[in-house]
Amino acid sequence: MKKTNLSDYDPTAVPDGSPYRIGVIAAEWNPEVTDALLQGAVDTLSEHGVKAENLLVRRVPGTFELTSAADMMLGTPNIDAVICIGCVIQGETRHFEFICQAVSQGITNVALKRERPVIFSVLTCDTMQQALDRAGGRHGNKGVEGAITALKMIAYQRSLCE
Ligand code: DLZ
Repeated sequence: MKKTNLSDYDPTAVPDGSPYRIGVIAAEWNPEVTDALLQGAVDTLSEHGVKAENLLVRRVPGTFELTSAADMMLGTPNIDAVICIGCVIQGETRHFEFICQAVSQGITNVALKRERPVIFSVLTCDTMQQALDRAGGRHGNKGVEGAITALKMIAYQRSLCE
């Protein structure tokens, strides 16, 4: 199967982020992965014009908490989108399944309820190596991709109001 590194994006096709206010929430579990994803997202937003004062970065204990944290953040005024960053590694119990199911469905529900983009930058991997490969390794950085997706989705939403 061909593996595409989606972090190799065309920067000229990305909307200017200077008018946008964006939240980034990262889970504390697996910090060697989530720190790299967070850095990738923040650097990319900054490169595309998002001002430091318009970037709201917060940490939560685990990936499971991302849903409620995104909902709370979007309950405050003037947030255009939230990027949720987490990393769940398959273990010996069924915790993995419950967390992945809850956060993917939860984030979808928050986006629909709040009518704003909520981006799923959550790695769900069998091994730590697979996660590291996607957090700045050979398969790119999914935090970078989350940032690009947020900028494109905000521009999409604004285009509907023009
Ligand atoms: C409990 C748990 C486990 C087993 N594994 C992970 C994980 O791989 N990644 C992650 O982000 N969080 C994990 N957690 C913690 C849950 O996300 C959550 O913080 C707790 O269940 C408390 O609600």
